[in-house]
Amino acid sequence: MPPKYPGPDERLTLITSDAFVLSNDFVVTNTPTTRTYHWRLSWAIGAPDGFYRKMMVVNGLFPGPLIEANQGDTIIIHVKNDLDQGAGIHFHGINQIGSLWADGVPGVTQCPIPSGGSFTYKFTIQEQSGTFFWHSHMGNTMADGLTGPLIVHSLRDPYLPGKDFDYERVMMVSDWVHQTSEEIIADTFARPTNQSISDLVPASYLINGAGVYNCTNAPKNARCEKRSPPEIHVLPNKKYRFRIISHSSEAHFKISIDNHPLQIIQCDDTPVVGPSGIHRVPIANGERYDFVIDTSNGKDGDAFWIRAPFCSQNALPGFPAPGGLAILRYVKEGSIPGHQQPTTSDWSVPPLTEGNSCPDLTSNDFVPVQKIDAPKTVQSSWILNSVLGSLLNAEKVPVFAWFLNNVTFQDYIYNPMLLQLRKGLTLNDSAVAHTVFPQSSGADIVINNKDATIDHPFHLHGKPFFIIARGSGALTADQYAALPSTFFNTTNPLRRDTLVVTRKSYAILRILTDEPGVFALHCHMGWHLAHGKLAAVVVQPDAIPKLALPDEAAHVCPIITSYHANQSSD
Ligand SMILES: [Cu+2]
Repeated sequence: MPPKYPGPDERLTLITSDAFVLSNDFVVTNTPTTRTYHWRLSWAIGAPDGFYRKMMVVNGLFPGPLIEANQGDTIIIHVKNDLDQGAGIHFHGINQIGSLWADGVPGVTQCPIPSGGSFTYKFTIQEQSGTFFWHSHMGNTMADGLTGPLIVHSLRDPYLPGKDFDYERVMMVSDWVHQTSEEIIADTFARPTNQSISDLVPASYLINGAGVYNCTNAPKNARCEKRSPPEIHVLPNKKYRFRIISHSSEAHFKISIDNHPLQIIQCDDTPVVGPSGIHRVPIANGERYDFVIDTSNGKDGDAFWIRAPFCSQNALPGFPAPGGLAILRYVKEGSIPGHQQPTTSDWSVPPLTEGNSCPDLTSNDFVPVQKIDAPKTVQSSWILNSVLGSLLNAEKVPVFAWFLNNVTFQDYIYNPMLLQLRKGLTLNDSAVAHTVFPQSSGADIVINNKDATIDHPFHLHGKPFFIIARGSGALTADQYAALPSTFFNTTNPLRRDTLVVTRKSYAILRILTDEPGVFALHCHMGWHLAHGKLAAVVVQPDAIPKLALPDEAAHVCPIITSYHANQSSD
């Protein structure tokens, strides 16, 4: 399908966002409140990197509106879907305890909000604080622009303003493409496995929704303007907490700021103590890192490169170098920011990890501040084998597909798993790789990434997991069962909700199955997810029919006689 670029006469929507400077006027308190938002999803024309394309936006903004709250607050989001297709909004990393219906995953917890329809998400942020984000969970429409930050403060955060830092900034990083996600997904499904999937090669990279595209590469019929790198302005001689969020679809990044060592204080939503003087932090799709920098390395007017090179070992050929760039500019109160580009040099020290691969930092690097041991024993376990393979498309041509335990997820788009399980049904083995953890206990998920050349960031919905072991190769059920208990690191291991499982390696995630529900476990590389890399963890199925389900959530599914084309037969 040839891409449809906007013509010069099409109406432009102003795309701007001030979501990234967190105000010190925000009151961090233990007193819960209710915060209500009204969001309108629509198509717009935007040029985040100078290249004009069709985008999906919330209230005309890209990235979308900031949700900023305190632990204990109740969030109400009235969504009006003015797109020409269904939608669902997921609040990445939020537990949704007592409100699983609001997890926002079409096919898993809800039917899509229909075009022209409305839906209200309502949830209370329980026992959590930290850096999160929200994004569309329909296909990979996140890559069309439906994403924004979600920041939760708490007086129980060990790192507090005034004590550990003076100001806070949000920094979202991503790759960026010029076709719509629908065009790319359709094209890659149509592309035989003997051809490269060049559509997935990004055109540019965005930092806080802005980037630089080389317009000389633009097709003749496209509209393109040269842009300058995005800027983050800071006062000299202060401490800044940066909250880094990756909403990337394909590229993994390694973030650094020239002349500014990073003190990492949080991985996803887990506050940590770590080594000081870190030069680069790897961040994969769906992950978050918080770090503190000290702005006493220069004076008013000085500028430094913020670098976000992609991890070449996970990149397809043709990824544009050098990756994302932004400018950290020191601007004294009352002075006018300059425009000169930095002349600073990249760190000469070797990267945090050798080569240009980007394995995650783990418990060896960072220790959670709040000590929580993983369960010492488990009642259940599940082996999840992850590998790239191929399927026959409608024309009987083999096309790439992602397999989890030999299953490519067939989207239950109008028959979400939560509603199936509420009726006491079981999930179809051939439609979705899944496991059932029947009672409240400890449980292990062993993820074997059997791909030889691709690292995958796996994200578990619901509660964070404990990372209790990682290693090279893969584990069979028998090999796992034979491991002695001393093999597992259960003493205050790192907890997070997204973890890169590198090529030809495994990770063992230990969870506590004390909340009933159905939780998506999927690769957070948007193109992989859109092509079936999603599994489900069913916890305490007997209790699922008793989970809360407001009328509106129960009735968002249309009364239909024939399901979506991808729908399985049950
Ligand atoms: Cu993946």
